[in-house]
Amino acid sequence: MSDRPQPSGTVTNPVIPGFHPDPSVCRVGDDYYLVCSSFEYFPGVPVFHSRDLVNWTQIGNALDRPSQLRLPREMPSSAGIYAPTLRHHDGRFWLIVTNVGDGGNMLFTATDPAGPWSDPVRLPGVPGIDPDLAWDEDGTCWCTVAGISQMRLDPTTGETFGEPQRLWSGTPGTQAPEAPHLYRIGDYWYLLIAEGGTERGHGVAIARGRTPAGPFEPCPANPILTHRSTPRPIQNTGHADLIQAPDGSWWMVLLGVRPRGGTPGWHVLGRETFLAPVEWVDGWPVVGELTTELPVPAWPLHPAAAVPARDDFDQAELHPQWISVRERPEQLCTTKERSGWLTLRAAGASLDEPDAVFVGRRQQHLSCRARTLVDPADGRGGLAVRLDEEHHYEIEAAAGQVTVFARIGSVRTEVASAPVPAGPVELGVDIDPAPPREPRSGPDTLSFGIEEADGTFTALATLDGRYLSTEVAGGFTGRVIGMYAASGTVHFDRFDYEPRP
Ligand code: 6LW
Repeated sequence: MSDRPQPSGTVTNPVIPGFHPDPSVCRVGDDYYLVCSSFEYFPGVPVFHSRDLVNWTQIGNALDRPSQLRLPREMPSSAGIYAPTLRHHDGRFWLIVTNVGDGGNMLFTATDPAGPWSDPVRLPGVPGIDPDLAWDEDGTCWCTVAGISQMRLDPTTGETFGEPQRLWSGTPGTQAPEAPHLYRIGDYWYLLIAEGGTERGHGVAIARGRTPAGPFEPCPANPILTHRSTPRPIQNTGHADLIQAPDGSWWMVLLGVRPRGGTPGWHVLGRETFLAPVEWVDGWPVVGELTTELPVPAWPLHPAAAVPARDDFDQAELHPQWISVRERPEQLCTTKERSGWLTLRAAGASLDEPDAVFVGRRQQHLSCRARTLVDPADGRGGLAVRLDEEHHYEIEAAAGQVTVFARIGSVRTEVASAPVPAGPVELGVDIDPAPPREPRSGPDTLSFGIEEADGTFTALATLDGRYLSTEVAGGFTGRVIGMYAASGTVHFDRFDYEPRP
């Protein structure tokens, strides 16, 4: 399919594992930048940098202050920040995104994608979700949204001109035309969309026209990418963005999931960011094989900045990987109260509540372990694996007792408990593939327990991971593993996260 020189070896896909859906990418010189949706989590819109499209380093979160991002407690989980588009134009970075439930579509700019980003320019005239930005040769800015509709936009004021014009509704008979991206490539304007819905029927389609407003002719080979009805290990493939590398080659970032277990298959890491090669044939993109082992691209690789397995909370500011539910006020979450510790102060809300005091990081490996040293002091708190308020497992320390809880839908239960000496205690979770029990095996098991000073791990309870999967819980996010305070003040000395073989 290509005369591209092919070095040997492969790189793993997803290139950004864990809950990193709806990727949008742009390039400035040799530097790539990518953003993802983030829903009810604060800070929102993680920003990544890469020099090779394969290795990505999180350099910040675009929406990191309440004046940019309000996620009120009455907003349901998986609402909030939906799909963003990131573009570079006129010497600035432009981020357009939807806050579903507070403000709708809005536009942010930055000179440095690591931040700070501006306060929002609100876009009352831009309806729906999945907004895209594209500029034509005379500087007119075109905003295209799910549906697929389009309007002209002044991106500095947010003013729109005229009513949204319907452009295309995707492949006839296919639902949910969304995630539009508009590109000027060669003699054509190309309109790339997702269709089929972000579940197993997801796919990518494209059309082209002579002007940014069309009319557009669909690609005869649509969908140009889908894994629907295939046994492939990557499913739900869609929501793509095209990017050209400095060597002229073309690539696509997109979302996909990795279901495991028996039927129907459960994915627990949310929708992850994958990379696929693209070739152009007769003026249409042809997407190469999307696999979990991607052939090494024909340029030098630049390893991402490693995120240490252990966070000692020695820094004044938390690493950008750490996210909280809807907000993270300083008075409830600080590393300044006890040096070298993260202090969480409960707001009277448990993990069952939308304003739980929780600080977590995305689970990024199908098998992994996490540990944290907790001093419950006068309160209750511990280590949790969260999908949403109604789907989470946790191990909690309080006054000489450690208890494992499970919340599945409307059922909350105490699973196991054990006495421990007063004072700090190391809590942990080991996440491993479930034993095969076809056709009813789950995706994995989660063993919660106590790590002794000599390194032995005593599991108090082992729980079925299917109940912390999207197929059970629904929604658009993936597991987040972290620390929480359910009452009083709880201190955390360190947090370890590492993949297991
Ligand atoms: C997003 C839409 C979608 O706005 O799911 O993957 C929505 N497709 O394009 C939330 O991620």
